[in-house]
Amino acid sequence: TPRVFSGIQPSGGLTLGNYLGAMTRFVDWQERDIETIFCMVDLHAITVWQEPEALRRQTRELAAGFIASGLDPARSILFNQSQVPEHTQLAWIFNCVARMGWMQRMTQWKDKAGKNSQNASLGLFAYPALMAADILVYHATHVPVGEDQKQHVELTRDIAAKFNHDYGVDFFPETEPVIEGAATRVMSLRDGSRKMSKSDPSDMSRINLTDDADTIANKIRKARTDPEPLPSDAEGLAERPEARNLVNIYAALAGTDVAGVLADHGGQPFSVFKPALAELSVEKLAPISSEMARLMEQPDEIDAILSKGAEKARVIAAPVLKRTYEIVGMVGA
Ligand code: AQP
Repeated sequence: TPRVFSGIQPSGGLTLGNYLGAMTRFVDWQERDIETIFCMVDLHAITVWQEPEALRRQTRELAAGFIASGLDPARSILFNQSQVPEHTQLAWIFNCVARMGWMQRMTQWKDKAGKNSQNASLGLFAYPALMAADILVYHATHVPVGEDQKQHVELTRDIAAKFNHDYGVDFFPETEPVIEGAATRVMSLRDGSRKMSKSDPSDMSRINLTDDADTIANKIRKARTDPEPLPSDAEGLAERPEARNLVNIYAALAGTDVAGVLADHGGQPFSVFKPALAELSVEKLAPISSEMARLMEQPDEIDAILSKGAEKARVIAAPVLKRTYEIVGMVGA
């Protein structure tokens, strides 16, 4: 039976990239009446420094963002990673299954560790083993993610396969990354070659779900573009990453595709298209941001939802960990 798992780091505010690449997809899965489990991965977030107070607020804000976007705690399991200790327990086993060389090849590691990798945390290096544990402790079969996480889900499959092979079992399933939608890779508004990211130092590079209407309009107006008007077909966007990004965002928000957007807006200069995009963005995001603000006034309710979610998650995770310990040869499992 299919089971969906995915997570988002509370490492900053939610961006339009997280929303279009991940959260709208999560809601689609929930609406298909498939078992869905979504996690605020706070243990992943601390692989780079987080101020404790900020981490607490960001975790609650992420939970509020999930709920405001349409995830329903009665139909999906919503919880915080550190409240389900089986994730880290299984991650240790996977640290012993995964190879250093596999981790060294991860592009996220290379990007985030940068040139000074000796100074990166050990946790940042081991990140993909914890992510494999997040997924496999639920025997999840499908993982909806943005394009940037594909490599980590593939590594999850490698870890599962090596575990099954080394111990001669058929225990962990093969997990599918599911990368769908018009905006699987939303790019920075300042640089069409970099993805929109919550940890980009420039706030102008991204749209945050908490931005107000004026801020959104201003960021879109200032977004980097070339001087040409929009082309009439998708091919005309091939060498124009910034223009393509804005068209992709429009398509995803409007629930259409690039051809559909260009049929209506092809030939328009950015002085016409950008205000249309700003208006659509505000129309779609304003209800979410006001619902998030409302939920954030009741942090105790958010905490209660997360605790209840963690209890439900442990009902699934605990037996998987126990069986893993038995397979590995731990006495008392
Ligand atoms: N720009 C993006 N376009 C499409 N999808 C995206 N995702 C992130 N950025 C984009 C998807 O959002 C989910 C959660 O991501 P994450 O927070 O766990 O980690 P990340 O991919 O590292 O996201 P950020 O925003 O760039 O965070 P930082 O800056 O802290 O590293 C994933 O499914 C991801 O694909």
